[in-house]
Amino acid sequence: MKNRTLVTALPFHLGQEVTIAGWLHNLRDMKNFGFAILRDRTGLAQVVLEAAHLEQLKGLQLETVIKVIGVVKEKKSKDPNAKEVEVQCVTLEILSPVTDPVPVEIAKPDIDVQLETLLDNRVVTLRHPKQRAIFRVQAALVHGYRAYMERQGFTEIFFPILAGAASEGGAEFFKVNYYDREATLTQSAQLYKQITMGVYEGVYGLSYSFRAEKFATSRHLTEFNQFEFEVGFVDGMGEVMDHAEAVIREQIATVERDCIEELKLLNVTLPPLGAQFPRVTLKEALQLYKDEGGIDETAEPDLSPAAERWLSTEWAPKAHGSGFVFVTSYPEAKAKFYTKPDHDHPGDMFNFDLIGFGSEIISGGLRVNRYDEQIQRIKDKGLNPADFEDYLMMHKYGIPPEGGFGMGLQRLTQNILSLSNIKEATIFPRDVQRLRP
Ligand code: AMO
Repeated sequence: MKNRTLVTALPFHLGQEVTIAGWLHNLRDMKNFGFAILRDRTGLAQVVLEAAHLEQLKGLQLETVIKVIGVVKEKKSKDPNAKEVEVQCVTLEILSPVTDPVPVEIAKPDIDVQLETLLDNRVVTLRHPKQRAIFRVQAALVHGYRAYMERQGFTEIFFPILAGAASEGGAEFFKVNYYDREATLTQSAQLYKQITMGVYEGVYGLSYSFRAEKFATSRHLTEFNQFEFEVGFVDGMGEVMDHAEAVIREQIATVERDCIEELKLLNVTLPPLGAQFPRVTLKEALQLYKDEGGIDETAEPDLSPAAERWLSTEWAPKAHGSGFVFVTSYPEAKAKFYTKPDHDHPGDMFNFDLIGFGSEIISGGLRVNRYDEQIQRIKDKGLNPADFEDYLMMHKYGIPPEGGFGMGLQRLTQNILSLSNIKEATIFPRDVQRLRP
């Protein structure tokens, strides 16, 4: 729209005539005059209406799309330091009339409904300033990730979603009828990122991952995005973890820089980073949970959700000033077929998780780069090397020592904003029950 002024720019136009456009967020009819709250993509503005404008709005509901030509005035406020502005309406135009009342009230500071109602009515509830803010923060996390990777000289790759074989093993994949064959929806870009890394040495991408999860939890989706990353010629796993830490720091710095208003609105304090994210082995983590957390899970082959929470929201902030903690050396049983075994410590693997302020947000490690060893690992996992012909071709014709990681976009958003359910951090979530909107 030509000559449109956005709401956040109104204070720079004091005394001038402007054109603003947006949604009728709220309306107070005082008979001879009224106050409309107009919402655009930058914020909310009060518009003072005359009786004739109120007449134009008769029979119309909130969310009607309007255009206002009016004069920017200083708003009278009880607080003399507030320095807010409002628009005195001269002309009101209805761009899109709404005649049905909105199903969920979104003109309040908070949407006061259950999560399922919020999601059933996503088309409308997404318009609430706090809902909008969540996905502005999410976009900033993506910008920070991309900026970091580009500075390293790594190459962005767009990975396929339809695939022949499951990349992460297990039964958690969706089958698709692909002409007269069976295909799967990718569980991750694992195999592809490794193959492209063999050319570009450092690759990244924001891919789609699908997991046929059996249960609905507050941390799992059936469709999510992964920040994929892979790098070659590494000296060891520490180098991969260094990248994971540096990229998270940049992502959070980007949110702090670009989302000041959003963070204020959501009233969140981002997790502390500390000087360095602590790095502990799984055994050490379980011992800490026993000795300092008082719960003995030392016989377990993994961290429970409660242990992850304790480690990243209690132990690491207290001991290291950080809400992030790397946990390394998960046992063979939990490792994927592509994970490199630590031959100096039989049974241990070169793998790690980054637990970020509540739960795991990253999984990564070093990969098997030798052909014979990879064939053996695939067999050891009970898989058939013939199903991995294309993948193994990269080992056969040489890949360097390498590693990488995958970071869940929605998990990261959930944890840094302290949202209780991952679906709040997912714009259009899909879970065991939900496939709409
Ligand atoms: P993994 O399966 O651990 O590793 O996934 C990596 C990250 O993706 C996120 N994630 C999920 N988010 C929402 N819903 C789910 N169901 C879900 N499952 C996983 C988590 C997790 O840390 N190929 C490896 C990564 C690698 O080694 O590079 C992989 O897919 O944040």
